[in-house]
Amino acid sequence: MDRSRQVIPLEQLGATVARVVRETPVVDMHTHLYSEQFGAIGLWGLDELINYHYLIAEIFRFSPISYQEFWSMDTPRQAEAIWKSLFEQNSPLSEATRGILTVLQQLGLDASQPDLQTFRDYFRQQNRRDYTDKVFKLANVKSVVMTNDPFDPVERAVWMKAPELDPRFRAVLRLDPLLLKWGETHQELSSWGYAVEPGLGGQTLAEVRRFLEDWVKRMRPVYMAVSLPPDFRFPDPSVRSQFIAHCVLPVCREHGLPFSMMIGVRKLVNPALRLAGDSLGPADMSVVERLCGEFPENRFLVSMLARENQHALCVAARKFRNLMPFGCWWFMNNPSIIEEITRERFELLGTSFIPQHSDARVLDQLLYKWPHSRAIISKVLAEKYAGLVQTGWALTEADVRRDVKKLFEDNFMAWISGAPNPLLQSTLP
Ligand code: FIX
Ligand code: ZN
Repeated sequence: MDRSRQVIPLEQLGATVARVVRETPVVDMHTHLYSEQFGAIGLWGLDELINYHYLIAEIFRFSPISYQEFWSMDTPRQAEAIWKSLFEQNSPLSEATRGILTVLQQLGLDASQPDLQTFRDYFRQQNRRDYTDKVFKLANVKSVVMTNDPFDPVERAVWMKAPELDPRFRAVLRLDPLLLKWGETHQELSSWGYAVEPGLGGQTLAEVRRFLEDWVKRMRPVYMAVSLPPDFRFPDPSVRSQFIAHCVLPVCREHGLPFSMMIGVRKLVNPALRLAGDSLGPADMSVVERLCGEFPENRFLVSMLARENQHALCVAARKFRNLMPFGCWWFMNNPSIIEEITRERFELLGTSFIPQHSDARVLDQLLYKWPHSRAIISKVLAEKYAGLVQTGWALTEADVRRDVKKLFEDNFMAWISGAPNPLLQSTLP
């Protein structure tokens, strides 16, 4: 009898679930990675790894170095300063520092003899294409979704040349400048030939829709996305509300694109930390419920940045089938909180959610973000299956493979499929 059809004994559950979770390729549905066609803005390698903004926030807790002195150094010197403070003078106990060591271990480098030069020599011997293949294979990542900003001049220049992208890197149309900084970006749209006005006069709404249409054609994104502050409200008198209701959501509907809202970020509470200077705040989940209810033909991907919002996000998803919770975002992406969030998601949503995304900014981070998350997802899933088996339920490995593939790929792929109701679609024969 095919092993996958055999009922899993309780005592083998943990090992079986861990193996299936390890073996199931993942579609990483939110990252800041770029395919090699984007050149230097696609970060990889040891010095970029150590300069991850999570570690920059941490060095200032251990080192007396001034912000000005740190930012005056080049990337290798910054990496050496971080390495000295967080790895040589202190135990790398944080999730971000431990992650660096997991990456080295996954690559077969000896963390028991930590030497930056030795490690740098290894990375110097890599070329980006082969190394990308190696990282995807080791991390068991099938594809990644980028974060693409048409207002970024470097990125825009690449898109305007209609690049042929590595198919493992899918695009997302990121809308933060349009929705959060209209006071500045309306001038850029005008300079690009869109007849927009600082307010909403004239043809502004139609022209913003045309801008979105143009970039959907150019990027072929799998969804549109924005990050939003804790005090995000809808509707409200802002231009943002008008653009969401009359531009973003209609164009998403026409092209079968989900709209991703990552809610709860308070930008630059400490500007001296630059990218590391953002913080969080609890948001009002009723805003998400109102959008899902008022726009039932739109599909929403939502991730919340505050721990206080995680349970309410699950409840909102129980109320609205067009809401897909995803990931343990940013300050949530730590073992203790991933475990808590994943457990309540299974308890409230079964497998109808997307448990994780890496948010990787440096390619090599896939080698720690996914192993760290897979270990926790395995632990919680095995616990939930144990509760099932103890009722007498006959669970097979085929069941586990089906469920884990939903979590790691099928829920997302169904959501971006453009099908009228993807979850219904996925249950059709
Ligand atoms: O808005 C976002 O996509 C955030 O994930 C980033 O801005 C943030 O810096 C990050 O990388 C968190 O992990
Ligand atoms: Zn992100």
